[in-house]
Amino acid sequence: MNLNQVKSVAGVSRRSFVALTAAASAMAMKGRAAEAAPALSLPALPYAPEALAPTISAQTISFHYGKHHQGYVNTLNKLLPGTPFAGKPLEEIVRESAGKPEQAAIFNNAAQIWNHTFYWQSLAPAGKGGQPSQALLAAINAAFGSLEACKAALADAAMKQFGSGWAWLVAEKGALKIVKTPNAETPLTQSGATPLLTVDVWEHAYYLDWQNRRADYVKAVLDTLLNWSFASENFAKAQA
Ligand code: MN3
Repeated sequence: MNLNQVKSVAGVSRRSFVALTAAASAMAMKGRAAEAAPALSLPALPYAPEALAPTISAQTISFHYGKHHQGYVNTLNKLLPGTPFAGKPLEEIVRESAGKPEQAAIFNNAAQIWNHTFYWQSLAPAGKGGQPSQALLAAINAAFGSLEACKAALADAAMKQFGSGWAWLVAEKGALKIVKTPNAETPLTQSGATPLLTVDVWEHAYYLDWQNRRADYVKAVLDTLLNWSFASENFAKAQA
């Protein structure tokens, strides 16, 4: 496993300390345990646990990141050994296990690792998320009419997702659209689609802070926590 693969496993463009540590241990293991692929690790949270409060409290982060996200990593590490997916980059595992009922457990855990890493990056502390780039804003205006209308469409998808799932802003062939996915499903598996931002609408994402008020959680996230700098980077990559 080289450093690029480790970065893909983390599903993030920034070189997290965790990913570098995994790369170092992978190199150290080389030779003495050639058969054993290094375990996947939980990517570092890109801000302090209390940084998203009061919309998302440190207590929610402690469960959502510390228990749920970590749990998907732990479970996948138990499922992978002995399968054709062992040692592959996370995105490849997600794409290759998608739509295969016999690989549902691997897909669900791998996709949830990827989706959550993407969700944490889709958020930023209030006032730190920047603005859409000129190119992204032009695409938003073309698709929705305005940034406010884009957020309203994202909120609508978040509310209409029945049960657990995700609402996404996605670029496809240069145009933008809103997508909602149930459970662990992710636009990553849809050919030609590049996710730009996501909002987790599983109850574990908001119940401690908002109880049943999903609409209030979604509104607060969209109004204060979206990381438009991250979305702009993703949009630029989708155009490249
Ligand atoms: Mn979640």
